Amino acid sequence: MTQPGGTLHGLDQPTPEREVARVELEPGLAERLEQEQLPLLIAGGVAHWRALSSWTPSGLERLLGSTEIDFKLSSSNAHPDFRQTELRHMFARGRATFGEFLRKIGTGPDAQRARALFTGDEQFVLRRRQGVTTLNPVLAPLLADIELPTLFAEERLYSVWSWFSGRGVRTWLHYDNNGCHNLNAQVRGHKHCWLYAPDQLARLHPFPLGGSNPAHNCSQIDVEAPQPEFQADLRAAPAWHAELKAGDLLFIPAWWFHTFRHEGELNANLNFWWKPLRPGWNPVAGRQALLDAAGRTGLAKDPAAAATLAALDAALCGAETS
Ligand SMILES: O=C(O)CCC(=O)C(=O)O
Repeated sequence: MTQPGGTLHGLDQPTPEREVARVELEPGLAERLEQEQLPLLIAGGVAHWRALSSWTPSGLERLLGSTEIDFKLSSSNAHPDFRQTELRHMFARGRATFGEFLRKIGTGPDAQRARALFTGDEQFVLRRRQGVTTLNPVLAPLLADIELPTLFAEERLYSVWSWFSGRGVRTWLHYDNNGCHNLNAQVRGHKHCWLYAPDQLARLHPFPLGGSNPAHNCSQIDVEAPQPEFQADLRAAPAWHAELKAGDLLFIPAWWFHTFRHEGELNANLNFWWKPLRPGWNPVAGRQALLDAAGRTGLAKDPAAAATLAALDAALCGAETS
C-alpha cells in the first residue's frame, strides 16, 4: 500500500495504512464518536470559526504578541526531543514573547523553524475539574474567535490546549494519558497525523515504568528513523492516516497512539479533551490504570518497588496484539 501524502518513517517497506474516513457535521455524529471509538476527520467542522481568518501572524501578534511564554526547544524537529540522551535536553524549554516566538517559527530555514513548539504543556487555555472551569487569562483572548464544538456535553469538557508551530515539526508518538476523547481543530496551516489503535500497545513500546524516562505515555520509537530493534513491530502495526487542512476537526478516540507532522508555514490548532460517556477498557487503559495507581500510592517513586512495577508494566505491554 502506498503512503498517502507525507511520510511516516524511513522504513524500506511502508506500514499498512488506512485513511481516516472524512465525514461532515451531521445529526447523530456525537453518538457515533462515542459508540465506534474510531478516528474520524470532520471535514470543515470548524470552518465557520472567525479564527480561520483572524489567526494570521499579524493577528496573533496583536492578540498575544507581548505575552511572555515558555516553549519546547528541540535540537531537531522532534518534540519531545527523545533523540537526545539526557532528560534535561529531551525536555528543554525556551522563553520569549509570543511575538518573538512567532518570528522564530516563521523565518529562516525549515530545520531551524521546526526546533520550537508551543503547546498546552507550557500554558493551558481552559480546564474543567470537579465542575469548575478555569480560564488561563493569558491565552483566554484566543477563545473570542472560536466556538466550543457541540459534539460533547459542555460538562464533560476536561481541557483546551493551543498549539503553534512552523513547518517540519514532528510530535513524538504517544497516547494521551488523561483517558479523554480528543477533538483537534486545525485553524491555520496543515498537518498529517498517524494513529494506532490501543490494541497495538505491544508493538509500540512505550517508555517503561521503572525506567529513567518519565514520559511513560510516549513510544520509544522514533517513527522518522526507527531503531532497528523496533522496525519489525512498527512495520506490522496498522497505522491510520489523516491529513488536516484549515477548518478540519480530527477526532482522536481515547487511548489511541498518535504522531503528527506539521506542514504549514504557520500551524495553529486548538484541541478539546472530554471525558468519554462510556469509558472503554483496552490494553492502554489497563496499563495507564497501573501507572496512575503507582503514582497515587507513591510506589512509582519507591526504589524498592521499581523492579516489580517494571515487570508488571512489561507484562502488560507485552500482552498479545490482535
Ligand atoms: O498537533 C500535534 O502535533 C499533536 C497534537 C496532539 O498530540 C493532541 O491533540 O493530543
